Amino acid sequence: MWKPRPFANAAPAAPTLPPGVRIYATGDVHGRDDLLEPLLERIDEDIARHPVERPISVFLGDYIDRGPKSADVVSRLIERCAQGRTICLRGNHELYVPEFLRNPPILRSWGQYGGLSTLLSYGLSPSLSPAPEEEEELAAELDHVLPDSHRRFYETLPLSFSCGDYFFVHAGVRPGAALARQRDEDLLWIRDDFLTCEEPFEKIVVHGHTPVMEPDVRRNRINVDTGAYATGRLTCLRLEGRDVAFL
Ligand SMILES: [Mn+2]
Repeated sequence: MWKPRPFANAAPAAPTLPPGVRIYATGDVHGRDDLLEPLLERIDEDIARHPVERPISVFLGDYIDRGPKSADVVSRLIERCAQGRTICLRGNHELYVPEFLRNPPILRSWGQYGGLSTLLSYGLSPSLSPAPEEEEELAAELDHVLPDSHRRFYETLPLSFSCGDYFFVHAGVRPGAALARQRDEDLLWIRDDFLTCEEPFEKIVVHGHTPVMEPDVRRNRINVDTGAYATGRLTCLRLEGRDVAFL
């Protein structure tokens, strides 16, 4: 439970991680496997050059849609998670795959958010504006080709991760609500109410979801979504002790 600091006029202590922990937090990948692969290499090189007891890689969601290689991104992240010390959080885009399998007509909205490129990445051939009958066929095809490991991945992604003075989440948090009492919908979708809030949260919120040209480091939050699918820049924040840096 967060408590106000005892001396109101003392300078607030810089946020910190527990000793021996280093966190690499990566923003929205959106199908850019061409950027993810070299980034994972850079993380591993950094760990090799500067060994630390507990290096943790955190991915902030939105692995699929828009960019061309969504299926490859998910395979690569599943492999990385199997090696340990990697946490993949859920983004709002990861909701679409299981939802589409249950309810094919959502392709009409998913398609507007880059979903057709995800279907293409799984080897399907959607037309530009699929009719209802084609939506059903595409969902059946996806259900057939989707590897079990991918299905599990989409269905079991956690919404947040907390370590030391930091809270990692896809979109952000609802100001005024305790971190432990946030609604899933806010963690996955919130924008303005969170982004315009200048009050401290219980922890520094590290998030993606809303693209910015440069990583945005503020007193209460750090945005690492640099719109990789469009800009070619996939950002990774490196946190250790009180240090805040970028790979
Ligand atoms: Mn998002």
